[in-house]
Order: sequence, then C-alpha cells, then structure tokens
Amino acid sequence: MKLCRFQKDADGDAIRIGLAVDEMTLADLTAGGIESITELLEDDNAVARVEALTDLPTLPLAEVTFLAPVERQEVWAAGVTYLRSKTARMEESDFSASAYDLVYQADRPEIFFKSLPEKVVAPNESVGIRADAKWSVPEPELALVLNSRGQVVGCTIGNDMSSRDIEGENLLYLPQAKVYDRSCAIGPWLILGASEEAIREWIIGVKIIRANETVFAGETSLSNLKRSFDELAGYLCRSQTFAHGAILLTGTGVVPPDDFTLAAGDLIRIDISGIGTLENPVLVV
Ligand code: DO4
Ligand code: MG
Repeated sequence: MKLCRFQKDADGDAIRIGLAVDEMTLADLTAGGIESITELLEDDNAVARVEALTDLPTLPLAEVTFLAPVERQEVWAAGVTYLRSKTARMEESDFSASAYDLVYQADRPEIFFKSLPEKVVAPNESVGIRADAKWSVPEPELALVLNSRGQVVGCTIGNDMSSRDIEGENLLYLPQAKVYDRSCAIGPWLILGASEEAIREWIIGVKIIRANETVFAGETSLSNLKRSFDELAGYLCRSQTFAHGAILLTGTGVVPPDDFTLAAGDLIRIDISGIGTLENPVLVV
C-alpha cells in the first residue's frame, strides 16, 4: 500500500493523506477520515483500515504537490552498512579508515542524528550542498519508518546529502558533513505492509542529471544491506523513546567515483523499485 502527504494544487495549504490508486491517480484518505500518517503508523490494522474505506474521491497525481511523508518524526541515519560505503570512506580518509573498518564489523552499528522533521526537504524541492564543502554527494537510502513502539511499520526513500571532504578531514566533523540546511530529503511514497524479505529484493538507484546529461548513475540491490531492519531499529531505540515514531535511513550502497562532486543546478533522481522516485534539484546553501 502506497501512501503520501499532499496538497491539492487547486485549494492551497490544507495537508491531506493520499493512497496511490494507479500510476496516475490518488485517492483522498482525508475525505475518509484519516488525518495523519502517524495515526496509521500507530494502528496495527492500518492496511485493513484503509482498505475498508469506500467511495473515496480521487484526483490526478498531476494536480497535487507532494509533501515529505514526515510529521513529527525525527530523522536518524545508519552508516557504513554496505561494503561499498565502507570502502569509499576508507579511501576518503587515512585518518578515519580504521574507524569505518571496525564499525562495519562491530555488533553496534553507526547511527547518527540527521534531521528535525520540519527541516526535511519535500520531493521536488531543492536539497543543499554546503558553500564551504568541495566534495558533495547524494546518498540514496532506504528509509525505515518506525512507530512510537519502535516497530518498523513502513519504508520510504531518503537522501542523506553529505560533504565528503568535511567528513574525510576528521571523523569529529561528521555532524557538519551531514546536518545542515536542506541536507535531508524524504518521500514521496510511504509503503505499508511490505515484508523485509520482499523489500530486500528491490533495487535502489540514483541518477544525477546536469544540463540534461546523466553525469552519474549507479544502483545496488537492497539485499546488500548488511544488517537487518530490526537490528538497526533496535539499536536506535535502545535507551531512547520516540513519542511520535522515527525515520531511520539505512545507509548508502551507491557512491559516485571520487572525482565526482555535485554542483548547483544538478537534479538528483533516486529510485527504489518497489517504492517510486524521489527527485530534487540542488542548490548551494
Ligand atoms: O560515517 C559516515 C557516514 C556513513 C553513511 O552515511 C552511509 O554509509 O550512508
Ligand atoms: Mg548515509
């Protein structure tokens, strides 16, 4: 089941919850009494509840503006969860290489804070590259959606924008490499009711388009994610409660070559085969 948060282009600011009916059409769940994504995440019978709604008004996808499927959830991120990410980071920094090597093998994963919900960038809005960074990349990631009980109840697409030169200079600069204006985009679709086994068969890919040319494209299977969903969510929720639930980015397995950096005006297109496409232009912040 594919859900989204949206505004109708015709009537302004009201935020509504939608259900994908087909490639072109959305059903308006708010007209059926559903006012938030969070209430569905908290409901053990969310899929059945939505399926029971009848006679919902529909509207063309072309007439809506997608919002990020994030309400009051903090966004956190796991790192070095794919071999490709470990290798890339060990190459970027002699200083930090052993830390990345160790964390890839360790029981405890790397988990860091990524974004307040109100700072998450919506689909089609601009993500940022830092003005003081020289080496900026998108990180296409499967994003797990957790409810307030720490259960993984859904997933979506996330972009963990990163400044690799700042991260590579010193591991203690990681928060500056990862958390700045417009550094996290999420959406547009939130999937409910898919099993981990099914999700691990999906492919995640990214394309970076500059002046109508693809300047980088790469993909990997989500089966290459080293840790299980429950393992990552379990560590996030150790000694920490999330009253509104949380989003957990699961790390990147696609890294552009070392001579590639994003530039203002680029378009980042992230696809996950079972979810859809998250697209954002790039600006300098
Ligand atoms: O420690 C570096 C960050 C790792 C990360 O964000 C990733 O692997 O996706
Ligand atoms: Mg990442």
